[in-house]
Amino acid sequence: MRTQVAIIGSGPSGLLLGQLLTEAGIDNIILDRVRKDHILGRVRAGVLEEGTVRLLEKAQSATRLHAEGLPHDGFSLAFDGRDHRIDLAGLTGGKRVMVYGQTEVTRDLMARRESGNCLTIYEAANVRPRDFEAAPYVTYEKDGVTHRIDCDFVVGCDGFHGASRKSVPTKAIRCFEKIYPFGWLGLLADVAPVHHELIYANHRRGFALCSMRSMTRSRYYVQCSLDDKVENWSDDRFWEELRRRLPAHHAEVLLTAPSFEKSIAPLRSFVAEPMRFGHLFLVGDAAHIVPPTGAKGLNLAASDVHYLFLGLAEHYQDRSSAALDAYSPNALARVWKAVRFSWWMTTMLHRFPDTSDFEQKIHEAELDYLTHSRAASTALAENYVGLPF
Ligand code: FAS
Ligand code: PHB
Repeated sequence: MRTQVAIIGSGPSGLLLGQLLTEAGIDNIILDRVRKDHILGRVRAGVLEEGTVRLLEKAQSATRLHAEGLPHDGFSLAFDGRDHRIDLAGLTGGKRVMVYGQTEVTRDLMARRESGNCLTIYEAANVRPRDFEAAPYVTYEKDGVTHRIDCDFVVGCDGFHGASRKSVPTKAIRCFEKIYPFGWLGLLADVAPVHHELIYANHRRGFALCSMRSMTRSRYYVQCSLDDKVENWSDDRFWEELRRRLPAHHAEVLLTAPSFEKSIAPLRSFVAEPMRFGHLFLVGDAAHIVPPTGAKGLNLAASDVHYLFLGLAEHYQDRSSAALDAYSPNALARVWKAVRFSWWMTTMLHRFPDTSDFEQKIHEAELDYLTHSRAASTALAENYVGLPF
């Protein structure tokens, strides 16, 4: 088999890149190690930046997003029993975010890809990028047979635990990492959200986040310890803990319903440099991870795709390599700013096990300054809606 671009991973990165390439007439094949329904069973991000929405429009995959997504002009920070609205639109000249689940983004991209009869190979085992410094190809196993796909480029969209980054010689890559001493316990329930906008709560018992997937489906998170287990959390215990971390006027009106998804996600910051190795490119979680506090993970994957698509389109259409050569530095410049923002939001809003009294007072002063200074809240807002590509 031969293709122009072999994409490893059928998550949002791989699917979005595959769709943009297809729309530009550039042949591509996507390989994933699991089944399609496994990918659609994952519950992940919920907030899209405008840049991500524009890319989904360019990929002809935004019809349902505009019909069902919820445009949000602001969110609230809750602490000391009160909440403070961050007016995203007012502080950024009208920019907003779109609340629309990553699962639905993935579903829309898959549907678009299937309507164009583009090849996605699911349940491809032991996928490996090969000879990517010279004459790239990918091998994989399926139904007991080893297959080979020759290509011009390999794109690793296979997430943090994928094979692409691990196929790079250790001397050629530098990784930066910070592990946070807590996780997020997330819950999905078919019940109206407690508020029409998101609430990020800082409480001495820990962080909580009130989000949603629609006005009839809520997505909630509470900070939990790293050794906590989902089986330790009945729905009743979760709802009680969430109420305790919210200001009373929200806790009193919180509606509950049986959860149909509950999971714990660890939090880390991670960046691999560079993001290009000859004919191999790393995109999205394969190259970087951020704590979900700033709602950046999925959106960073989208901006990587933006930069890489520009490079691949220029290579095939204009026979120029300038934008491909600029991919890694351009993507990393935006990645590191989002990594900083996500670290800052996480540090400000969570309770760390070893927080000293002094550090706690600093966090409280930061929240007080943030909610009383237009300059400080503008800086928060412009990062939250997404810095320009
Ligand atoms: P993905 O991990 O989504 O996709 C990678 C794909 O590659 C998968 O389909 C996998 O099956 C496949 N793959 C892996 N190894 C392979 C191999 N060896 N061979 C072939 N295929 C392979 N972001 C937010 O913005 N907000 C959130 O609230 C949020 N919550 C999250 C919760 C969890 C539990 C996790 C893990 C992430 C969360 N994220 C969140 C971040 C998440 O949304 C990612 O940023 C997003 O999925 C990135 O998309 P991809 O880069 O496509 O990687
Ligand atoms: C979500 O809805 O899952 C979500 C929203 C905002 C975040 C993180 C997660 O910062």
